[in-house]
Amino acid sequence: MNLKQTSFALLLAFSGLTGSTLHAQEHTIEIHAHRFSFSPAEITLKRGETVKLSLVSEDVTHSLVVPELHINQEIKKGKPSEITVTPTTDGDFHGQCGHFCGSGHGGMTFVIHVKD
Ligand SMILES: [Cu+2]
Repeated sequence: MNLKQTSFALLLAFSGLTGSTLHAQEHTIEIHAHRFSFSPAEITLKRGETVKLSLVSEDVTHSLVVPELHINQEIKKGKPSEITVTPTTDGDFHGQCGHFCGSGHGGMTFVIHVKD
């Protein structure tokens, strides 16, 4: 390779690197769980797009369960949990806290809207 070809190859390698770095920086949504709700209590995701959910408990152990999206993640106080989701179907997917956390536990609901 002459100098020109070398710089071109380096440029290609660099673009490839930049591309993968961008890809690794998924969109992150932080969701707080506390007695007795999630905040936010609903989010909207784009079909086919991978997002990271960062789950934070503000008081006791909770969990986020969204059966249709195969989400079942415990959320411990002081220890944020991260999960990634790539929804493939449009719709409204209902979830809830799956770890008994007190009198209002049954009302700790969550909705994930998925659209194109
Ligand atoms: Cu709970």
